[in-house]
Amino acid sequence: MIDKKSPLPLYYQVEEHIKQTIQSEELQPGDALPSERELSENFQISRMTVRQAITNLVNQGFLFREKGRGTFVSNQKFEQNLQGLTSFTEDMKARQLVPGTKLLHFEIFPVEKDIQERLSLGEGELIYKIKRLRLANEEPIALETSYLPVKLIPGLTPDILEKSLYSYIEDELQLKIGHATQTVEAALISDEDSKQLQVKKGVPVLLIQRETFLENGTPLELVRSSYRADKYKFKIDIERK
Ligand code: 16G
Repeated sequence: MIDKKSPLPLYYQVEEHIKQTIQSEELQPGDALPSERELSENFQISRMTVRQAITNLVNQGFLFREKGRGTFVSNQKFEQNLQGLTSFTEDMKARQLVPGTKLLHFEIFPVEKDIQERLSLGEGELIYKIKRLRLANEEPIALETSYLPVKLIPGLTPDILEKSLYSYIEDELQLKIGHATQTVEAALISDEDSKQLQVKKGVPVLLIQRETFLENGTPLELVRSSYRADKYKFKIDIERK
């Protein structure tokens, strides 16, 4: 557990130990952490070292303090790095979570004016409208509404959409997804979406809009997703130029 002979600093070992108990769900969101005194006795280390480890975990968002009450485990959020153009399935697998999808709506219809321009389509060309509930370890995480040109992605079926759209596009159709532009903003969930995402009416969500293009520049998809703000956070690595 804590190895005093290890070159790793003691506060760091305590931090890692507490993180592990959170990740293994031994300690759950909302649970109180044992007191500094108990931890220092258990680990046979000074209270100052314990305090340093706890402060670091508070700063990293794993724990939060409440005046006069103690230290508690925060609601853990899924973290998505904003640097790569990844699919939901890839994101979940990278975190050792089991991706899941429930198809809520699947329709083919002639494109309307506003979407026609953004997908560079001719008048009346056919598009798919797809609405999917995305899950991680069976827990609803996001609602996703996508529009894609039928002529680019022939043969799309509900079966494929319950798995991975991107792997169908790349592995089956051998198309190369190139780049996307994406915006993230705060929003309140609509009443209909709150039922599907299984959250209370009007809770905050992260609204993400993505326009994805093939490598040759052809518009591939328009996607509007609502991610649960209590479960998801986006990470971006930034460099000072
Ligand atoms: C992600 C993408 C979405 C894409 C989907 C494909 C965001 C905001 N959106 O959810 O644009 O259609 O992945 O996922 O990241 P799939 O291959 O698992 O079906």
